[in-house]
Amino acid sequence: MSTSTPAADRTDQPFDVVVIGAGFSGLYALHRLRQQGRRVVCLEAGDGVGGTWYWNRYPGARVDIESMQYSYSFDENLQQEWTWSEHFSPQPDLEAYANHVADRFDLRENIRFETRVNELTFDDAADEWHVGTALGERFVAKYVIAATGSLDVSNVPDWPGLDSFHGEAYHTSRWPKEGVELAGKRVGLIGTGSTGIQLAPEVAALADQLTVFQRTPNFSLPSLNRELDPEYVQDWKANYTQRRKQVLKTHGAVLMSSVAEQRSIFDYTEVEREEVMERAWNARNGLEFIRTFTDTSTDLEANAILAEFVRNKIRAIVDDPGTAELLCPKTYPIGGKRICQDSGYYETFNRDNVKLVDVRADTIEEITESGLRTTDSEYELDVIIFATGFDAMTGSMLNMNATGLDGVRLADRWADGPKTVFGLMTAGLPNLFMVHGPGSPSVQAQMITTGEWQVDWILRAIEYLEDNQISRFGATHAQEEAWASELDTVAARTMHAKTDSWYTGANIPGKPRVLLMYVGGFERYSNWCIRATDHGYAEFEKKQRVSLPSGQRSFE
Ligand code: N01
Repeated sequence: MSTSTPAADRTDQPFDVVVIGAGFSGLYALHRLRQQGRRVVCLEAGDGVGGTWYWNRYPGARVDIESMQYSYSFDENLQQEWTWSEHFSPQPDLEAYANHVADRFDLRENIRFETRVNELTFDDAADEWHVGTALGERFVAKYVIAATGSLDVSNVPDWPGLDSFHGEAYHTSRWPKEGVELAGKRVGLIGTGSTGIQLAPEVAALADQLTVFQRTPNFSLPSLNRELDPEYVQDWKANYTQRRKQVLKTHGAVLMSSVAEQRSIFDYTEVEREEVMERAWNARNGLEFIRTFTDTSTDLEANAILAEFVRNKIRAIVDDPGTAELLCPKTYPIGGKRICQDSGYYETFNRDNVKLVDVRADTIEEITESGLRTTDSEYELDVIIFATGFDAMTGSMLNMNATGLDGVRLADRWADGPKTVFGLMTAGLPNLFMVHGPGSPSVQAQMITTGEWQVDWILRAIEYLEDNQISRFGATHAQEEAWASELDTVAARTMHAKTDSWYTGANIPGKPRVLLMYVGGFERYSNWCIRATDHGYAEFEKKQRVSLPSGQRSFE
């Protein structure tokens, strides 16, 4: 196939594909589509590549999957030549890697930066998508690949007085590139999820005072991050081919240096349990910690023992018993929310310049000109940092105002929660594919490798459609129902559905409460996706000029 690439700025002719987002999945999709000789443009809201790792540049931002695995697998030379420096890469390294990939594979010429998509309309007559942008441009394409990320739309609660604050205010996902001067400042940090937990130690070291406003405490493990050992790197590089394949056969698309026991926690004496949990605590693996024993991720009684182990760690680290108790999560099972990994989070509360405020008991009432007011107190602040999370999984898709077949709006179809097939497609929006969409494993699996896998699935589908002159290809309601049932089946075995968090949409007032990602493991997920390609994608609806083979569903 040709490797020549049409310039991205010719909007007068239809594209084969519009890719939305130049994060890791979008970049890979663009690269593969260019290799296939497709006419493609990638529309990116930011002014650089990297997606999540472009936007989330707050101090301390760092991935919690080890660098040797959290990277592209598609190009042997790339994975051999690129060198990571730390076990868990910090944001600047990940952004540099995205930039390197964009340059190495000449991707920039097909990317339109600072171009936010705000309209997606399917033209039933032509079987084409019209993609509108905030700049007023319109792109037309046969296919759309929405690689818009799971955590793109920032959540800032609608507190009264938000605009009245005279100091500086930032959401962590819109942190200024030039950084923020914190020295000598009184800083308020709202939110204690993964982001707040990474940020707090960094801010405490710089600011005059840090007040952390916590509504729900989180379980966090020490990341024990360190420089990468050259021998370890070499071992990975020598074994990449085989390990990348193995990764796809695991639950989280990550190979673990396993500390997981193969038996129930109740098969061990109390002393033995403590030893096992201590090893797991020091294993640099937040994802695996919940599976320390076979039943700690599924059985509430077993889970409670693991949770108490972590609470005892918190009590041992934090000097002030009242603060320690406030930092101990007690209202949900461990692993119900994503377990965080930190670099000195609990220790931060032993500093004289750090204070913890429980805003569950003493609610934030308003942002004032000079800071923030809770029911009982006023806080004078120079800087407010909102580490208040995201309208996750569905926010970025819904923000694009998609209208599909027969003028049906995605917002209406998803009013009671997203309906998808594998998080890859949704009925009524033919020829539109999502990467890491709702109902896919998303953050439950290592997202670069699983993003590559999903893009490959999508590109194989497009190839099939092109080869078979199919102009319209869509998921059906029956497929969505089958997938919803599978989502429920696997969710019931986990702690996630039992916990209020962004996983279930519970963090956004009014959002339907549905577990938004697939938690059955990546291997099981990929088997479903592969089976659906059997017999010429028989379960999907299709439309083509020539008649379809018997037994195939048609839109007409
Ligand atoms: O967001 P969150 P995040 N009043 O939603 C609080 C990934 N990530 O940005 O729990 C007071 O988890 C909210 O309180 P509560 C990772 O997948 C990965 O921290 O709702 N507080 C909570 O404490 C992660 O799970 C990495 O009661 C309010 C916080 O804000 C995901 O991103 C690093 C409030 C939001 O926590 C999201 O993490 C960072 C209100 N009205 C992020 N509204 C790594 O790879 C919200 N909050 C390591």
